[in-house]
Amino acid sequence: MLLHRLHRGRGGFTLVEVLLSVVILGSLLGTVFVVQKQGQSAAVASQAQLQASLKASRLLDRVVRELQSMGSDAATPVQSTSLGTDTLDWQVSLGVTGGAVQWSNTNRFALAMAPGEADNGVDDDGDGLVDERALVLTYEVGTANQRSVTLCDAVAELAPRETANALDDNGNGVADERGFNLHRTGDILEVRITVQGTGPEGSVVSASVETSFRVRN
Ligand SMILES: [Ca+2]
Ligand SMILES: [Ca+2]
Ligand SMILES: [Ca+2]
Repeated sequence: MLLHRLHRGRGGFTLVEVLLSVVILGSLLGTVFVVQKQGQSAAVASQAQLQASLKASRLLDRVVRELQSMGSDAATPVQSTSLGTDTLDWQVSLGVTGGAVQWSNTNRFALAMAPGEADNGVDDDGDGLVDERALVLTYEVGTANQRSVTLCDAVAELAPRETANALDDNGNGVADERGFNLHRTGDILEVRITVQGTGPEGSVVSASVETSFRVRN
């Protein structure tokens, strides 16, 4: 006992104390690691959400800009059913000559499968999104000047909380709407867009935007 007390008195530690310290230190380091990891995941998720929101907003702006001067009767389909549409042909009025409206060539919005993606419930192109669509804008359809541009290749297959069953599952007045949907009632055209992105550990984030405006011509 005397030897033991002398040993402790010189600043030594018992084996039990050393082991206890190692366990406590390990536990603390583990907690710090978990908190740090959660913080990193939250930051990545937040960044992915922001990117998807920016993409969706920019896409909505572009679609509205293109369609704002669309001829009211120079669009196919002229009126949408309760399903809306993800494909639209439209013309723009170029002015009136001899009492007749002169129309531009036909332009087209069409929702296609994203390049490398097939409609099969699988992520064929390995970008983390399943069955994602591409919104393609084609100018002067059927002419020698026809040209297409893909405005976004991460459009969701369906709007959030919507399933393909001919019902309006998410209660927004349109049935089975895809990640790009145009729905027209009279001269009011509603535009809905949902864009996806990948978050931490393979998660998928999505951002939805919508607006409506009166068709002018
Ligand atoms: Ca994919
Ligand atoms: Ca709906
Ligand atoms: Ca549905």
